[in-house]
Amino acid sequence: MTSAYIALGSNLDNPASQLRRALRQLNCLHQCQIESLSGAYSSAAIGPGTQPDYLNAVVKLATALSAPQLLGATQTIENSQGRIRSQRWGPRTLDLDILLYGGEEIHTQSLQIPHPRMAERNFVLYPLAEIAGEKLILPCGGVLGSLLANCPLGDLVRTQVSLDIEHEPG
Ligand code: ROI
Repeated sequence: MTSAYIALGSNLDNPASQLRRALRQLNCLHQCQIESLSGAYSSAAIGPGTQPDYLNAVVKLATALSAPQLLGATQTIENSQGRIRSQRWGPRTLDLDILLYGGEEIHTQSLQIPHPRMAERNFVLYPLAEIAGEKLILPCGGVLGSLLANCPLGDLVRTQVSLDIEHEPG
């Protein structure tokens, strides 16, 4: 099994429900199991125009899927939750980004790991640090704590929203 970290984000159609649904689907993937989950963080959308705020979280998934298989699975889940890819950085029901896959560095046309923009995104780094710890070493040799030191918290807020998928009606 490999440990993969996946960032979740939503700013449309009840973001908390979107994240919980996605977590249930990730946990149900063949030979995949959620190992840990961050809190839910809220922040203003980075993107064009006026958009609803985002809810973000990071999950650690133990998986026997290869990285390309995991990418395919995350895209299937995004599509199943009505993700429409019309506008770059436009609002979305669900975004799933593979941040890290074991200690691997992957650079193909369809998959970039570590995620190329994670270092500049507070809504990725802070939830990631919550579950992985600031001592996490990235495949390129960087330390998560150093990335955090260069990425202000800004308007990011850790909310009381529960992403618990075991006690949620649906
Ligand atoms: N902005 C925030 N706050 N959170 C996100 O998850 C997010 N995701 C995106 C873009 C459009 C860059 N903006 C975001 O993909």
